[in-house]
Amino acid sequence: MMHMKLRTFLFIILISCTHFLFGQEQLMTNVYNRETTSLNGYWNYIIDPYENGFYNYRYEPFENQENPGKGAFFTNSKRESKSDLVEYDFDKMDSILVPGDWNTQKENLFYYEGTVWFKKSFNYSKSKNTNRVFVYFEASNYETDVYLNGKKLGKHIGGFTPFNFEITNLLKEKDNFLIVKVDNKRKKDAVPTLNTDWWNYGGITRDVKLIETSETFVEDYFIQLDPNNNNRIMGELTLNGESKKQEKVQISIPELNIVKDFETDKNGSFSIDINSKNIKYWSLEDPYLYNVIIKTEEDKITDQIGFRTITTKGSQILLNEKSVFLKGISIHEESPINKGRGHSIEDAKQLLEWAQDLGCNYVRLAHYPHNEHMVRLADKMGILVWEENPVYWTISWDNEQTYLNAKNQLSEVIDRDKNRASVIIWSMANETPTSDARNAFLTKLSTFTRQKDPTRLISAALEQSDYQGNPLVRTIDDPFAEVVDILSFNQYIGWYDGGVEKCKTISWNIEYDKPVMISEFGAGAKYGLHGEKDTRWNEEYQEYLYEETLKMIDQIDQLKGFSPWILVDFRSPRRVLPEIQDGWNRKGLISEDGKKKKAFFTLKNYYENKTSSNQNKH
Ligand code: GCB
Repeated sequence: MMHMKLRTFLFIILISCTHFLFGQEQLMTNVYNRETTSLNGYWNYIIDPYENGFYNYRYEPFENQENPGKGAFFTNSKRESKSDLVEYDFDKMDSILVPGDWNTQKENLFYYEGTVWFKKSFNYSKSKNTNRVFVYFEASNYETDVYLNGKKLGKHIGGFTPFNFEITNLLKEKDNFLIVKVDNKRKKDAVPTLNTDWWNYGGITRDVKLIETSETFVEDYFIQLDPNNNNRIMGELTLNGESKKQEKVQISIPELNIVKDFETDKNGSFSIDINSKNIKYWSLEDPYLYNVIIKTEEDKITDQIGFRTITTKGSQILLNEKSVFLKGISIHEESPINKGRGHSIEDAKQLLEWAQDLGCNYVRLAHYPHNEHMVRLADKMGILVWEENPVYWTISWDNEQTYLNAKNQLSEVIDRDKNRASVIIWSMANETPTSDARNAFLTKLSTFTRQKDPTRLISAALEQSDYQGNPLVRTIDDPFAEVVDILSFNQYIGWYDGGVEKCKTISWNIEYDKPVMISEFGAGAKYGLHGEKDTRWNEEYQEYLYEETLKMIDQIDQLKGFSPWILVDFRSPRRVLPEIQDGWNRKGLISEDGKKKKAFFTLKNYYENKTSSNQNKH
């Protein structure tokens, strides 16, 4: 008996070591361009609020038991004989579309926050026996446990970034079953924390793919223009596989007549150093993307990469050494088509086309990493992008696990998007209250980000405050302002802070020689509601607020752009006012059904009169 207990104990230790907090494997770069097999479509699901399929009646995880038994949902058990007791059956359950949030697909799951299990059965034949196979999730919200054919692949934490697991050794030609447990319960120590102003959509919210690779393949690379030398393309590349050492890799860029051979070191990596005087830079006017082809003996992958520099000098933002003014808008990842979590290329197209129609050359993807279509399209359309980590409001600054979680989510989006020319800013956080613990947390996160990606700028949506106790003069008084490259803040004068008239009384005194951006301003308006401009929720109020805010912020000397809140009305459980909000944050310039409010045209007019190089036309 003792012996048995010890064995179980050791088994539990072993299991929990292999499935520690961030147990997923190294992310594969550029899955977007790999040939993959989609696992999208209908999946069976079980709603499991008590996590009955995960814990036994002593509340011990089945997966830590030597013999989990048929009650463990990941075993996908069936009743095999008359006397067999199995109290679930995936194949007899309802099905749901993946990708997709469960809230807007199933009426009874609209407000649900908890665990849902998903099952997909599939057959798969490799095209070559020695090839390897991975399963890749573009995102699922929030904690995800993945099992294939009854074995745990790993766990992922975070709702907006991709993760993958190798399945080569578990995969069969017929009747594989992939079981995915997704839990979107909000938690105090999570990132984000309990409190946000957006809908906590649950589910497998983005594509799921099988990737077949050669035995040794191109796992990761970072190819960008050297920020200090615009005739040099730099970066690094890493192979994964048995023969990754001292392996030849060829990088070619046909449009530049470049073909260069490299050899990997003992870790399967090498540094990239390519010089060319003929590089055509990616710019707003001409978002030129080169085909970059990477070839090894067994693998070949192509990417479309734009080369540009993004730097700051004093209060200037320089794109390819030329001053740029960021005419932006904030966007949530909600589908203008399905009115749930967005994920498709059609969703991305519609949102970015609206932004372009508004006159934008820049978008803030708030408040978490959006799907990859957004940045791929922005690359093609010549739109600059701010990407944001979901460190929002009051997360647990003192908790080391919270830090590791935030760092991991940021690291994953950098890994996914580090080769995108459109992405110029990594935002660490949104509206976080200053304290020693918070300052240390964000500073550490910035140091990590700069090390991982020295080619982009760092910012965060900070808050403004009174200047030396004078409420009519506003400033930024935040130690983290020292750390950022772009000093950005949200402000709601005229909405949460007085009425619109107040904008006329405010001046600004920002004592930093850095580019300043306003990451948010805005007012709520219900599309179609008209009347006096001093009456909240009227379109005229929102229009007036935009007019007065634009005049007010134009006075800030260092102002180099802004991204008002927000392109489209979005769902938020905080917004309960009947007949006006009904569950929607109404600060959109466009209603959820695609109708433009008056303020849309106010901002469009302003942007049309402002050139991208920060000169007023008039
Ligand atoms: C903010 C937040 C944003 C909210 C917005 C609002 O400051 O950053 O997430 O949705 O205000 O509408 O209150």
